[in-house]
Amino acid sequence: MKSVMGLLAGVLLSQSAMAASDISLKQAYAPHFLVGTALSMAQIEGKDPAALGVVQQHFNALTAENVMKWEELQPKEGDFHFGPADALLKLAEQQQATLIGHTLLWHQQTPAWVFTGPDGKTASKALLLQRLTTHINTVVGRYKGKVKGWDVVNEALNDDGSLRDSPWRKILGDDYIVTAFQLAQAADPAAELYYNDYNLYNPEKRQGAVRIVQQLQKAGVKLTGVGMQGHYGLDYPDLQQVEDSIVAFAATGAQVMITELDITVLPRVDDNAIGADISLNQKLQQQLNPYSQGLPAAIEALQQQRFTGLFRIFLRHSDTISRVTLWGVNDQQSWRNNWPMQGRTDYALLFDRQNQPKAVVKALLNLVDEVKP
Ligand code: 9MR
Repeated sequence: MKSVMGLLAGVLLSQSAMAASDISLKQAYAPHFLVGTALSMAQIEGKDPAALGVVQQHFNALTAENVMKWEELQPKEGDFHFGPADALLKLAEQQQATLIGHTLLWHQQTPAWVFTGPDGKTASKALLLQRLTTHINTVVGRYKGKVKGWDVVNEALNDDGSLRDSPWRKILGDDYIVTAFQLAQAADPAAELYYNDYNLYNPEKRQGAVRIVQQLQKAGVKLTGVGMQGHYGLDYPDLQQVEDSIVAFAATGAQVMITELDITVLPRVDDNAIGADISLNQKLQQQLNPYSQGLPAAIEALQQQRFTGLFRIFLRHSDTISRVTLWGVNDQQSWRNNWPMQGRTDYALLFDRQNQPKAVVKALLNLVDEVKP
């Protein structure tokens, strides 16, 4: 009897050991939404094989953290570089993961030539339109049927919900967003098309995004969903506001995807440093870099609470939410180590610097069981 009990205990033990290593986020969340991540150039090039192992096990949607941005794809006019983006596509195919395109039109990481005319002055409207058309036709055309959906326009809004006065808007006028979506739709009619931005929990900015959705709908142009980036911290945003935005976007008929989720654990540098305005870039101050020797358990627990609080909301709205993408695989890779201050040690993601799951991964796996109907 004793030995049978022992055997049973052994089986149970090995089952739970199996559960810890074999259960994966992508499998657990499959009935609800895709769970994605963003890959850096180094990861795409295979320089971090352990990270690719994590991707294989846990994620079923891949976004290029950088390699599909304009400056990477077309650094000089007419000179397209598809190597790294093609390598990501290959990886996605090998891993049977959904490929997401990020991003066709942005005011950042767009080379200066795009906005410059032959006389060295600001490009004319006709010239910029022609360049946008060529870029979207070439890029979306190349990945037609392979990229499931595109972040067509990225970060077009100010935090107060008004349109950002980017060169795109200055040169093309307020309906440049409609134009970009029209071009993307024509280049791949089957692709999903998203408007993507940060701080969309903020009620004013939320309204701005709703206006963009309505502008597209009025123009009869396809918009599949709104991408809420999700660059959050331990004390912001108010989770109710996140949920209110999901509900507001759903009410327009748009889907929602959480496109760039991470949670910084570091102290705030200043009040503007919420969101992802990458023009903010301060020099390292050690007093604002408290965890360079390791993350205290109490802080990690707070972060876990934030992640689970958010995923609870995402699960509640899984009829609206089609994907939740983390902005990176592991803490080492995260852009948050360098924004808004360079060279800090942050712990913003689900896997640590050795690509090991943090306790939050188990908590997120358990959460799915908790909410099972
Ligand atoms: O994570 C990206 C980082 O590696 C780049 O240096 C940075 C430069 O623009 O872009 C980061 O990704 C941004 C994304 O493309 C759009 N939303 C904000 C993200 C964080 O800055």
